[in-house]
Amino acid sequence: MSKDLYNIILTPDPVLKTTAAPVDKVDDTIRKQMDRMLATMYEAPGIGLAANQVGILNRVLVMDLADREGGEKCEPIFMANPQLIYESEEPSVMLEGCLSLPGANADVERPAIVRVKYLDYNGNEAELEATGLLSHCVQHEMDHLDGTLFIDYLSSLKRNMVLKKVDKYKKQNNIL
Ligand code: GNR
Ligand code: NI
Repeated sequence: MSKDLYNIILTPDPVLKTTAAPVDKVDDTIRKQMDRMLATMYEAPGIGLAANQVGILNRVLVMDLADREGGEKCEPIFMANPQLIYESEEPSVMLEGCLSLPGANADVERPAIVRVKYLDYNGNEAELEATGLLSHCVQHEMDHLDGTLFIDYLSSLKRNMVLKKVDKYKKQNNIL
């Protein structure tokens, strides 16, 4: 039996441009959503997924940067109501992609190091300090919760190039 997965919503759906609302608490309904988002992310595959991308406008995200080549190692991170509590002056540039913009990627500049406060899977307050890819990923996912996509940081020339590639990808894969 296959897991029940969400459909990943692609640009230009307005849900990706909408700010998501905080959750009251992490209850079984939210945990079910987190589990299903994680399964959807693994299937994609991707290293992060925000609720907007599956059509839910609450502030929930999941990530896993562990090597999944063997399917054994997994290190999921679940966050509800994440808040940025520190960002470094020092920037970092990294190539980013997005499951909602398939077939394209671009260099994005962000603070190199961030600290995030959030509610974990059990509803407990937790903190994460992130550098490198994890830092880019958590900032990318938190942006989704505010209706922001990585293309919003690009020049209009580069943004249009990315959107053209996404269009081409959609046509080649018969996505309307
Ligand atoms: O799978 C993903 N890879 C990625 C690479 C660099 C920076 C951010 C990401 S997140 C992305 C999945 C996604 O679209 N999450 O919203
Ligand atoms: Ni994304």
